[in-house]
Amino acid sequence: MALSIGIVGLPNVGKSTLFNALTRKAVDASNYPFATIEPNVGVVPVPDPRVDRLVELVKPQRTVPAVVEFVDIAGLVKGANEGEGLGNQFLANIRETDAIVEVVRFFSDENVIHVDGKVDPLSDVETIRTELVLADLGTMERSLTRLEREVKRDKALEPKLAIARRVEAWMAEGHRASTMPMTAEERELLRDLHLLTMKPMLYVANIDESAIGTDLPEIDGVRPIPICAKIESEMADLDAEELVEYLEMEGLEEPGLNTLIREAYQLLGLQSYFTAGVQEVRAWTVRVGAKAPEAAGVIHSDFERGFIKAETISFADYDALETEAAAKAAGKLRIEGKEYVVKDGDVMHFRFNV
Ligand SMILES: Nc1nc2c(ncn2[C@@H]2O[C@H](COP(=O)(O)OP(=O)(O)OP(=O)(O)O)[C@@H](O)[C@H]2O)c(=O)[nH]1
Ligand SMILES: [Mg+2]
Repeated sequence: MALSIGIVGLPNVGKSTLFNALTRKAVDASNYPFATIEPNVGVVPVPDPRVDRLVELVKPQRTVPAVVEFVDIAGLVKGANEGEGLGNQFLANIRETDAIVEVVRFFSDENVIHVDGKVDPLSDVETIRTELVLADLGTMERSLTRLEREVKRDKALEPKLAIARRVEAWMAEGHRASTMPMTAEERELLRDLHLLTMKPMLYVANIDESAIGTDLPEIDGVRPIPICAKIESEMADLDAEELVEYLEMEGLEEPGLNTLIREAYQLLGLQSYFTAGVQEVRAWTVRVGAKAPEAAGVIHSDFERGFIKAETISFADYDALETEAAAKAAGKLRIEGKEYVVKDGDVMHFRFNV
């Protein structure tokens, strides 16, 4: 299943500009049976030079990158939870995403109207937080009614009801659900309520071209990812050679979109491992800390169920030795078992039996 990210923010802050820049690199969606693509949903490859290197070495018939799904929704405004603007009805579209990216307007352009009349990033963040919390309180009210009814028949639901009540009180004070102190088990109990403010969040500061390289104020104690959506959308149309030139001219190391996707991976505790065969070189997404059978299960549940062993070469060794045979001869092809903790960049071949 692809990692999915919902994009939120006030109207006119550059969400769709960013989304369009991201999805202009969209992969052929037909490769991904899970992706029912609607106009506001885009599946984007995770930029990874290691995949390019493996392709160079293995020359496979096809290449499948890891992907992230982005969902663009209409801007939220103050009072969205009471039906103001269009935003609220679209929140349902991002209830089941894994994370939320909030685009915050830092750019000053008098031709682009700001809904509150002035560019004020911190106040905008406050507005969005309030709206997301209020939307969650609405969800919570319905969930509590249901839980209170169900708990009468099923006492096992008591802990869930208790934590739900606690988080409701917490949100009623204006806090995001995720900031409430709770145990991992309690967190798990809340999972199927799909609270928006429970999701990990990243902030993108949509900055002026002239602000590239300047310091930005922290938001919620973290530094926002600076992106100039306007420039990103220009970069999205360039070929590889033009892109190198353009980045140099702008004094950028890589497109901001790459940084965004990478940081989302990190935030969510995800990493990539690879399979490399002549038919296909492919990147797979797995939790940091996952053991070999869980990684195998990302490919197919049979691989996990019938897991025997994983022939593993680290990317660095593959890169240096250039072929699986050479890696094997050098003793760099390891046979790993059920307890092996997969590392970022492992090139793996699973043996299984079902
Ligand atoms: N100057 C400047 N203008 C931008 C930038 N990013 C977006 N814009 C402009 O801002 C306007 C709104 O951009 P959108 O991407 O449509 O904004 P949005 O957040 O999707 O807005 P809603 O869908 O209405 O919520 C457009 O005219 C964009 O061209 C930027 O980085 N700099
Ligand atoms: Mg938009």
